[in-house]
Amino acid sequence: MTRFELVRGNIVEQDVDAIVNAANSSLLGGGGVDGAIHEAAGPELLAACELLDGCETGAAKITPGFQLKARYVIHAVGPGYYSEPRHAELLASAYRRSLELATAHGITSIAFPAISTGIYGYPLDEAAPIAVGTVSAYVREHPAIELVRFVVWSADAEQRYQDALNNLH
Ligand code: AR6
Repeated sequence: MTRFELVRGNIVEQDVDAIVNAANSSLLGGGGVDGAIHEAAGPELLAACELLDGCETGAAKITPGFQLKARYVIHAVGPGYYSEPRHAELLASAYRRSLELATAHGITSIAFPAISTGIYGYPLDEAAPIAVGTVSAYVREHPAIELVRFVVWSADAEQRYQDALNNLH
């Protein structure tokens, strides 16, 4: 059975097979999680992203992790909460498509940030149950994924995720 962990911390420091980036559709970098990951991974990450031809909202693409502890970065593009009327569907899709890439690459441990809840404005109380529910449904069907770690930045986010995890049982 897949193990779930919830930690407050920095996504770039996670020692897992893959960390997920909260990217935008250009895949060419930005602020928040994206900026931190590019800074820690080094310039080769941007060079690798430049070859990917962008990524649609709700989808994901994969690169090596370069100087990160994680072997891979999965670049997921979440929706803007206010700019995208189908935000709930697209947020779930970003998590699912990330996990599909993980499965395809034999990844058994993966760390997610709270996609879309920063610059993209998605309220944490709505995003946390979508993140936890979508991931939980996926790993029930794909038990080869041994560890999913949700990495959050704030105490408030931690509480929202804890509530969502408690509601799973
Ligand atoms: N580790 C873990 N969580 C973090 C970190 C970190 N180092 N830094 C921020 N957070 P955001 P988005 C939290 O804005 O909303 C970029 O410019 C943060 O508190 O990184 O999907 C991209 O290029 C928040 O809860 O991602 C896109 O243009 C969550 O991570 C756009 O921002 C996500 O915040 C994507 O916006």
